[in-house]
Amino acid sequence: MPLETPARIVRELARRGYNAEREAVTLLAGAPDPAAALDAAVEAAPDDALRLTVAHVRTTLDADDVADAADDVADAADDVTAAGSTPAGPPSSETTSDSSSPDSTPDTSTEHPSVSTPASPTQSGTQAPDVPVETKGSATDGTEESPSSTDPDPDAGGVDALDRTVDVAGDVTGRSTGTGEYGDFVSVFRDRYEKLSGKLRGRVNHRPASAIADMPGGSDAAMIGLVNDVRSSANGHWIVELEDTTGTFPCLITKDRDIAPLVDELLLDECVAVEGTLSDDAGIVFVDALHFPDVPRTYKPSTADRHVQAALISDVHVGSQEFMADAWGRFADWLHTEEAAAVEYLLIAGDMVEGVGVYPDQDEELDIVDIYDQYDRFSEHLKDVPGDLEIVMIPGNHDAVRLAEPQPGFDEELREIMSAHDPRIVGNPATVTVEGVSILMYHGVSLDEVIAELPEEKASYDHPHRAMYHLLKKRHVAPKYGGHMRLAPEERDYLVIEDVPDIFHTGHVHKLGYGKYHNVLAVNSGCWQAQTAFQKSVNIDPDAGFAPIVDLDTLDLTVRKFA
Ligand code: D5M
Ligand code: FE
Ligand code: ZN
Repeated sequence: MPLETPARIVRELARRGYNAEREAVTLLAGAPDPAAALDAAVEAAPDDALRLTVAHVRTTLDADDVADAADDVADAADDVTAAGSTPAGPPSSETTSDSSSPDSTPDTSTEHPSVSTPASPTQSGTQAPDVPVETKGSATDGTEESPSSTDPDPDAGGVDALDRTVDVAGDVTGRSTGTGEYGDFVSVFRDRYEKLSGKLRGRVNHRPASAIADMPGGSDAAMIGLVNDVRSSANGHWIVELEDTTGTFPCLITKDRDIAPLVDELLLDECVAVEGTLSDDAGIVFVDALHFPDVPRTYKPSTADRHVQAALISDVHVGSQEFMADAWGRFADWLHTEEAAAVEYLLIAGDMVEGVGVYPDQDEELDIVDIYDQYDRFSEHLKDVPGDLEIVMIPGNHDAVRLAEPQPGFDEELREIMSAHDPRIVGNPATVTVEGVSILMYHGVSLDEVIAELPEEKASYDHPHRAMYHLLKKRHVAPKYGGHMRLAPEERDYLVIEDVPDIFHTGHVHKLGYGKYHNVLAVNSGCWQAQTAFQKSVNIDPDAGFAPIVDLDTLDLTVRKFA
C-alpha cells in the first residue's frame, strides 16, 4: 500500500500492532522510500515494543538519510496540510461565524450566568486560503480578549509521553452498586442533597423543613432543599416546594420580585436555598433571596505549565450513513501536521458510533448494522489520528453501555475492539485531569431537557454552552430525573459537580458552542454526522466537522473546520 500520508503510515503501523510517536511518523513520511523505512524501523524495534519511537526510525536511516529526511519534514507537513485539511469546497465562513460565536447578550441579572462574548471570529491571516477556517479568541465574561498566538512551541514537539498526566475522578466504572430498588433512589437523592446543600450551608442560616413548620409566624426563615414542585398560584405568583431529609415546605416567590425570573431556570430535583419570612400562619415562606450552589465568580482555573493542546470532540456516529468520513480524514491528517504539533490529547465526549435501536426508524439510516462492526470501523478511523495522541473517551446515548446515567465505560469486549490506540476509557460523566487542567466530560443528554425547560434566551440549541452554564450553576450535570434523562440509582450521586472543573466538555446536541462561565470554559463540541432525516424533520441543523482545540496553558480556544 502506498504510504504517502502520515495517516496511512499510522494505519499501517497499527495494522502491525504498533502505536507510534508522532515525530517517528513524520520522519518515516519524510524518508525517500517511506514503505522501506517503515519495514526497517519495525524490524529494528524490539519485539516487545508497543510504540515505534524516533530512535527506532533513526537507527535504520543512515546519517545522510536522516539529514535528508529532516529537510523533507517541512515539505511533508505542508503536503499534509494541503491534502489533509482542504475542505471539499471553500470553507463556509457563514457556518463558522454563526456557530462558533455566541452572541453578546449582556447579562443584566446578578444571578443569571453571564453570557460569554468571544472576540469576533477572525480568519487566520497566516494561512493559505484553502486551509481550514479558524476562529480564534477565547470566550470571556463579557470582555474581549485579543487572540493569542497558537503557534506551536517549537520545543513542545518532542515531549516524551511520560510528561503527560491523565487522572480520572468521579467515574462510576467498576463501582456501580445500584440494584434498581427503591432504596437506591433514596440513597442517590440523599447523597445529592448532602453534597449540594454543603455548598449552600455557609451562605444561609437554614433550618430543616420540619423545624420551620414549628417556628412562630413572621420569623426569618431559610431552607435548603431539592425542588419538589413548581406551580403558579391563582394570582400569578410562584410556589416552589422544597424538600429536605425531614419533609417538604412551600415557598412563595411573588411575580413582581427581582428574583421572579429565576423561577424560569428551576428544574425539578435541583438543590437551591431560599431566605425569607415565614407567613403569619407559618404555612409558607415569602422568599426574598434564592441561591444556587453555583461556581464562585472568583474561580481561578488551573492551566498547564507548558504549551500543549487538547482537541475536544464528540458524536462521531460511525456506522451512520451520515458519518462524515472525509471530514474525519481531513481532521486526522491535520493532526499529523506541524500546525497540530501541540495537540497531544484527544477527548471524545460520547457517541463514538451510531448504535442500533436508539431512536425509532434509525435502522433505515445505518451504514453498518452490527454494533460490533460499528466499533470495529470506529477503531479503524481512530487509527488515522497520530499514534502518540493520548485519547480519553466517555460513552454517550448511542453507545453500547447502559443508557441510564452515570454510564460506566465500555466493557472488555468493546475495549478490546478499540485497543489499537490504547485509549483511556472512562464513564459518563468523569472528570479527567490533563496536565493539571481538570476537564469535566459529560455526554450531554440533559442539555435537551435544559433547553426544553428554560426560556430561549437562557438556553437554546444555537447557544448550547448557555445550557451548560446552568448545569455549572446548579452544580449537577443532569438535575431533572425523568423526561430524557434516565438516572441509574446508585449509592452516591455521580452526577453532582463536586469540584469546579477548569473546562466543561459536552456534546450530544450536535451544535458547536463555547463560552466562559465564571472563568470555567464550557465547550459543546459539534459532531461528525451530517443532518439525519429525523434532524431534518425537526429542523436541527448540526454543526458537523468542527474540532475545537483548547490551549491547556491559557484555556484559549481555536475552532477548526474540516467539513
Ligand atoms: O442526538 C442529537 C440531537 O438530536 C439531540 O439534541 C437529540 C436529538 N435527536 C436526534 N434524534 C432524535 C430522535 N429520534 N428523537 C428525539 N431527539 C432526537 P443524538 O442522541 O446524539 O443523536
Ligand atoms: Fe450524538
Ligand atoms: Zn447523544
